[in-house]
Amino acid sequence: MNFDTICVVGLGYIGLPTATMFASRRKKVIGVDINQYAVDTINRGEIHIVEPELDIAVHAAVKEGYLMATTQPAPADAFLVAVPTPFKEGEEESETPTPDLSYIQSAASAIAPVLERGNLVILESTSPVGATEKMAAWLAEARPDLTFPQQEGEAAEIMVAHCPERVLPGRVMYELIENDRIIGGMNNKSSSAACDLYKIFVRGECIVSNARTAEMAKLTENAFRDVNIAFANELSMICEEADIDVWELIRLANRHPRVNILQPGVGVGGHCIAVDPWFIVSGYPEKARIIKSAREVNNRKTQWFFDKIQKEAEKIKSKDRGKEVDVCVFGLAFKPDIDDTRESPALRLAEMISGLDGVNVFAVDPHVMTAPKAVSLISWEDFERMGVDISVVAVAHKCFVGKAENISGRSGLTIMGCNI
Ligand code: SAJ
Repeated sequence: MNFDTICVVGLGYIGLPTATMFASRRKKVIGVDINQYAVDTINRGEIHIVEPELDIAVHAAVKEGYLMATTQPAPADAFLVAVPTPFKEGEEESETPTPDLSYIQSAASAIAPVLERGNLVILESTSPVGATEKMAAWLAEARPDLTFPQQEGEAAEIMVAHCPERVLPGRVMYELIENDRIIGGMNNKSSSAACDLYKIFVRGECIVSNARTAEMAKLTENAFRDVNIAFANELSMICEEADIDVWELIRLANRHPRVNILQPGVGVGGHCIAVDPWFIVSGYPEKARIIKSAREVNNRKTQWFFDKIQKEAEKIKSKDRGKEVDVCVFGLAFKPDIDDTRESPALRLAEMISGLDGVNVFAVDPHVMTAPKAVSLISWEDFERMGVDISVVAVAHKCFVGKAENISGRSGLTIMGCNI
């Protein structure tokens, strides 16, 4: 199938790079976002998010006239929905948060009026099982004059598929092209059209499945990682009690040819791994025991680590009454070598420490330019000059690796949240 015009709904961390990829292959791309600021920024050839190499690509795509942003969908050959699927409002802290599909529903309402016979609609957003069928049902409800796969099977006039994104923040422009892609059509025609669409820029393999399996595959990948990180985090808490160096332990165990333990840290952050497993748990609460427990362990790890710091700060204060305790957190990003602090456990930790009485919090993170008011960002040189009572190593940025001794040399006490 040929695609001349592609409409991408949602110009965030996935939608904008994807839209830009199509535009860079000389396809006419209409990028849609409800955020007027994002639309205006993109139309100036600039970006409103941080991702290496994206700025240059967007600038070129807009300048050459292949990418245009707007707030309303327009007729196209294919529609890609890449909108957020957060938790339902107010459920973020609940025991089993459930996914909010209202952004997908709004996208479907916006696309429906401009849908034409022969169009392909792809849901890229990370979604609970059954979301693609729901999207197709919303479209069908709005356009009773058209036929959809749930009604007419292979004979349907509109094609619908789920093709989850699987790219790693910080490597999006590379992984979009090189990663394999799961193609989950609601019928064979949809899968085959979606393969043709992605092959415009994807060099990885396009592997055909169905919509429900594709939805579950994406959730499974992130739940697998979450469970494995939880194993490492649980080990780290056991090792503390058993007086064993967890990093040495993991190094040793990983010498076994069939063991590959991940790294414990100060918690799990970002907008994927800490969220997606809940989409499985909320759908199958009785069955998803390990997945739920892993989420709880990873969430608990930040609090456990904070309790440790609080105890040490109290000890210093009780020894030297009236003394203000200086704490320096190394790393604020949600993982090494990126500047993204969304859902960052390191940032959360720094904020929690700053809430302690008589404690001043500093942070060294050359990737991060802004911090909450209560956390003073300082340079490595500032830290070396001033020294602190407690250093907390929260993120294993490459620039910290091999510097553990320099950090402890200028600190009363060093608490390692990760291995550097
Ligand atoms: N982390 C650890 N220990 C480890 C590895 C990671 O504590 O050994 C922590 C990180 O510090 C971070 C969190 O886990 O706080 C998540 O980081 P990550 O690198 O595992 O994943 P993300 O969130 O950047 O991207 C993931 C990727 N999924 C998998 O690797 C299975 C990516 O491919 C997905 O596209 C992305 O989620 C997404 O959009 O869903």
